[in-house]
Parts: sequence; C-alpha cells; structure tokens
Amino acid sequence: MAAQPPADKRDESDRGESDRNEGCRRGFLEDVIRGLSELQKTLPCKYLYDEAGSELFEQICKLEDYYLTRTEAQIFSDHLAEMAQAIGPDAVIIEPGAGNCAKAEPLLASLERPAAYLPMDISPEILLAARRRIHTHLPNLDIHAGVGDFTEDETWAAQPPMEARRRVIFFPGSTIGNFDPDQARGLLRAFASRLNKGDGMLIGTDLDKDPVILERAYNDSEQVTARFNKNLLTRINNELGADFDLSRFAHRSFYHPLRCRVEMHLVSLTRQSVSVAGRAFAFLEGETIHTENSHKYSLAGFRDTLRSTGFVPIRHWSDSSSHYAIHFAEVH
Ligand code: AVJ
Repeated sequence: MAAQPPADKRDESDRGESDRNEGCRRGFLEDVIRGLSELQKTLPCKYLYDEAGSELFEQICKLEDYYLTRTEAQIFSDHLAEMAQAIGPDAVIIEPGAGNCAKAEPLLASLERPAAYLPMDISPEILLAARRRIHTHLPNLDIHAGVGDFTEDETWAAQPPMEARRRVIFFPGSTIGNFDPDQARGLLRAFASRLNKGDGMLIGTDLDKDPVILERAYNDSEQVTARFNKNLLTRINNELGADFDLSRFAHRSFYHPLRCRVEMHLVSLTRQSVSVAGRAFAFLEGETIHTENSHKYSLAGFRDTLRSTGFVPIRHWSDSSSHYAIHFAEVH
C-alpha cells in the first residue's frame, strides 16, 4: 500500500469513507445546534431526505392528498411533444438534484437526437443505478453523472462543459419552492450564469391555490407527511446522540398567505428539555421547530421571477385545474 500523506495534508478525495462520514456528521451537528439556538428554532430541510426520509417522500408522492407529483406527471405526459419542440434538437439536458432521474427519462426519449444528459445528485448510488437504467433504454445517449451538491461550483465544474451545444437545465418537482424567494432568485441567477445566451430551462412550480387543497397536501389523512417530518428527530437521535421523545412532538403544516408558502413545523406538546450531543435545549409548550417551506407561485409571479434572474419566459404548461405549472425559459 502506498504511503499516505498525514491526514491534515490530504484533500477530501483522498480521505476514507469514515473520515468523510465524520465530516458530514460534524456539519449536521453544527447545523442542528445553530438551528435549535435561534429564537424561532429551525432545521435545514435538506436533512429530511436521508434514506428513510427519501422513502417516506416517495410514499408522499403517491398519496391522493398530495396532488403535486401526479399533476406534474400529467402535464409532462400531455405536453411532452411541445416541450421537446421548445428544447429543440441536439440539446444537452442538465438536471440538478436528479435523484433517480425518473422524470428526465420520458423527456429524453421524446427529444430529437439529445446530445447528452448530465444529472447531478448528492447520492452516488441512486445516480449510478439511474444511469444504468437509462442507458439500457437509450443506449446512444451520452450520460455523465455528477456526484455533489448542485448549489456548489465544484459539482458544476466536474461536468463536461459542452458549451458548443444548446444546454437546457431541467428542474422539475417544485424543488425551487423549498427556497425563500431571495434564495430562489439567487439560485436561478446562478443557473443563468452557468448557461449561455439562448440556452434554456424547464422548471416546475406548484401554483398558489385554495388553502384547503394546499393544507390537505401537507397534512395527509394517512399521516405519511407527519412521519416524514418526525423522521428528522429520529435521525438526530440516531446520528447525533440526542434524546428527542417523539411522543412529545407533533407534526404541523399550514399555509401562510402573506408569504405564499406552506410551512412545516414540529410542535413541542409539553414544556421540556432535549439534549443533543450533551447540550440542552429548552422548549416551551407549543414552541415549534420550523423544518421546511414550500413556496407557491402564481403564473405571473414566477414569470417575473424568471425575468429578474436573467431569463425570458417563453411558454408554460399547466393542468386543467391550474394546480401546477411547468415553465420553459431562455437565457437572454
Ligand atoms: C420536494 C420540496 C417539492 O414542498 O411539496 C412534501 C417536499 N414536504 N411534503 C414539497 C414535501 C412535505 C416537497 N418538495
């Protein structure tokens, strides 16, 4: 075995998996301590999606009450040909946060001579399985899977540039809704800056609508969303040595009309103290931890957002109830 440089001289790629896990754990712990120390306790929503959380989210997507996934899928299947036409021939499709790439596959299959598909995700296992699956269905398609966080430059730098081609960012699933309007504009500006003039973006957004429908989608009758939310506490208990008593917290989601978003919280049912890695955090009865936001956009509002971030809205598709929208825009 070759001699290794001392640990502090090694960079991330040389480090062993246990070191990397240790680094992830430390980042998670710091974020949890910081979030629970704020006046409004909060936890970053990205931590909801560990293996158990991702599985619960997949169950959410199949719920009758959760209209988003099936509505988006319906819009795609109804308008694939028009979308393919808007994207045009010989395009490179770039998908930040691709996961299992299930939404891209029918789109890729309907494109005229797609030049390449560049999915990015933090989970290498899911990406590689998806790459294999797509390759069997579309053997001529060039696929470069990039492992990493799509909000970081390194992840983009690791992808082949392909600047000579028309490139289109594919961002379905209303993932943009997880970001505050300011952060969302920052992310879209970053997307625009990675593209050239005339390149495109196909992006899904949930639409602002009757709060009854919105609140039902995030308080489903089968309580899967409640389990998804509370799984975050299980994860903190298991990974960070905490003692959250799950029977003393409840799931709560509600629509906030002024902020145009559904907020998801965990409510402390009693006055209590919780210990996380040896630090105590006090909860009043009724105090909450804010765990996720899901912003809703009007059609016109999202077109304004596109215009203010370097894009020209070209067209959009919606369902007959106007519950959800998919926008196509180009960089100007
Ligand atoms: C994955 C962000 C699109 O906001 O609807 C679903 C996450 N949270 N139910 C959404 C979610 C609770 C979902 N997104």
